[in-house]
Amino acid sequence: MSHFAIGDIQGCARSLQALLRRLPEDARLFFCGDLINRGPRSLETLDTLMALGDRARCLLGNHDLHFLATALGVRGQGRLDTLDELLVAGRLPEYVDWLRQQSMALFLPQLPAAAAAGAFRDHLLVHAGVLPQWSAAQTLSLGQEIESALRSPGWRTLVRYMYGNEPACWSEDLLGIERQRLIINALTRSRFVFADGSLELDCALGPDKAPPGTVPWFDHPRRRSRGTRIVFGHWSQLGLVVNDALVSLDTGCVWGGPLTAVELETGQVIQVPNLDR
Ligand SMILES: [Mn+2]
Repeated sequence: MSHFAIGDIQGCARSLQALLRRLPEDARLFFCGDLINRGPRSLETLDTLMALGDRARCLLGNHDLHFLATALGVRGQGRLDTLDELLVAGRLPEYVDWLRQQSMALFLPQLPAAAAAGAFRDHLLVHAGVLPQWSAAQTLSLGQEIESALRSPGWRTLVRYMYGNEPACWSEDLLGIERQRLIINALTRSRFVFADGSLELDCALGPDKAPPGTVPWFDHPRRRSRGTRIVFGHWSQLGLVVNDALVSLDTGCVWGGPLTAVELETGQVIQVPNLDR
């Protein structure tokens, strides 16, 4: 049984359905977040993902969290948002509750590795990235802190206060909403980090346009998760990367690019063109 990771769908349901037809029926599917918003068919996208049941696991991206905040009424829609159809749906509470059950980080231990016959690799899946100070195991545990909070009766408080760019630097001593906000920002918004490991959250350009003093999060020289292959989306300006250390999956489907799946065992890339424009 093979494992496929799939990049940012952002409401491109027809592209998603075409991609699903290209994947083996018994494959396990891992969606790397930003399932909805900006594209034209967010409701149909969630219906399609929910119908996959146990075949699929989904990560939450910044757009999925933004939808939760918008559904709660603590955030308004931005100019480019396309959440109306979901927000007026009779099943809105069902969509909200389903998203609250999805993941912030996933760990797949000991998959067969393509690079060396007979070798195995651990995989960590996140929407955007990890902080240099975090090991893979710690990232998983911090993700679970957020998952527990999202599933708890206090989830509205988390969603209400999760916005903001501070604190930018990790400390084991962080507590409460400041700790949660930094974990959420790192997992769902990372692109560049400073030498001290703090997050730069303003620049959405490509990795060759790093703001002064920063590097892409995966290039930080003391990144503690280096022994684990990291699978992520979010960074369409980075685009498709498949190597032994990284799998970058956001190929900008919502902007007219392809939707991408990568088989983690082999590195095989399966793409469909955008069918939602
Ligand atoms: Mn994103």
